Amino acid sequence: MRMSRYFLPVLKENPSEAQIVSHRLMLRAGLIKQSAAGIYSWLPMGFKILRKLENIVHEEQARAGHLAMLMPTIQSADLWHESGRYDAFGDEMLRLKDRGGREMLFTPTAEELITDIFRSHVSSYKDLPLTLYQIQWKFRDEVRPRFGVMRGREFLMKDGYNFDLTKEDALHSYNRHLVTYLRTYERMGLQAIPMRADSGAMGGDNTHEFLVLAETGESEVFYDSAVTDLSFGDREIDYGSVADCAAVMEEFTTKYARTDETHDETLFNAVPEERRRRARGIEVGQIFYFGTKYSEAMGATVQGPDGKSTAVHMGSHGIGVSRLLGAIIEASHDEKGIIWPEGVTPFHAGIVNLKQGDAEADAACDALYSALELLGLDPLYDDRKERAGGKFASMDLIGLPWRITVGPRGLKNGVVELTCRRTGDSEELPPEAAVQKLAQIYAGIA
Ligand code: P5A
Repeated sequence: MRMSRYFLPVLKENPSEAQIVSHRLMLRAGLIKQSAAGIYSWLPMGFKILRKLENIVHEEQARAGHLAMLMPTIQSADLWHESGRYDAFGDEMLRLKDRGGREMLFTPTAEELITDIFRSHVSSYKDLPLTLYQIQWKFRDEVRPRFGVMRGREFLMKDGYNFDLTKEDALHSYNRHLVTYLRTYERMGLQAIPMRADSGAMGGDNTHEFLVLAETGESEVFYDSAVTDLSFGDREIDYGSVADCAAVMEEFTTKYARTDETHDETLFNAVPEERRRRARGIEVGQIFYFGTKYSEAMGATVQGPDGKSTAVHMGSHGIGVSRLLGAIIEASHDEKGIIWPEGVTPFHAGIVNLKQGDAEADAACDALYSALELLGLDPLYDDRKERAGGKFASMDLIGLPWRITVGPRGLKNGVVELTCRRTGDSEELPPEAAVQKLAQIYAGIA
């Protein structure tokens, strides 16, 4: 993409309404634009990153055999009366009436709708286990929408639902989701720590939230610092193996890590004092096992191997996809701007032409651009007639992990400059070598 043809409305000034750094940077870097309280438009670069996050989610769900689908945002209230949540959800639910006066709502989550789909089509244990998921916009009329996409009213959620014959099978599904989530967040460059939490409006007594530690986080958390040493890495997991998934669950959830809702001082005090931490975190996901709460209320039963009708065991699992942009920025920025992890960056590298209009510099930039594209990389070329300082400031603000700087002086010596956004380290090398280096860096990133 050439900057001159892109729509990247970068702001020079700090927007006064933004209280936290991620919100400020998302507005300044031209990723989003507020349309109403807690409701945002996603401008091209913000949308591109959102799509990248969605792709990672889809790939990791596919790896576990979960099936993608799409449910509507507007639902009839009838199903919610059946489950008993129509009233229980309270003012957070946006209620609507259609022209016939029928009660409708904008989906805050989809346990009811998916349970209805299940009961309409599945009647035998032979069709289990089944996990269906979607990535779809949700609406919750939050009392205090704030911090930009962190606590929006409209937000993008990955929501998945598992259907199993027995509690044991459903707990395997729970563990399997924990594994998929650990991998998903790591690919996004995040450390998200599973913490025992409260199940709130979803119900059930088994639930973990995934928290990214950040001072600006809305949740208060307590943990054993040893949990921050854990990393999933690129280990191979057989998602069908009960033992494999249970082992990961045990490894990642045995040490003390809880949100304030479930915090237990006595248990916490058993952690060696030097490892006890009290901090704040951003909730980027949550998994639930709630047994037969919805299946019993809504008659989602299957015929078991013994011929008897039995209510299926269910759980649901959510990732705050739009919130993740904010969480990644909170975790990865400096005073100059965003620093995108390579796995989610909107463009793989920026090309800065120090002397736009100089025939040799222009030709070198065009050649670099084509060479990167030929290797499947996606560069952003700042081809504007602006001074170098301004171009560097924009590149630093939008946070591409690598920058290639091209100028007449370097070209005389046959070199360009390759700069790492995170460390600030630069090296001079021939253009072909810079291209090769970037190809190598990104080859390791799915
Ligand atoms: C699990 C999926 C559920 O709704 N039902 C279907 C379950 N869980 S949840 O924890 O309530 O939400 C899942 C994730 O969505 C994100 N989230 C939000 N993101 C931005 N703004 C909001 N107002 C908001 N509310 C929830 C969180 O990341 C949460 O973990």
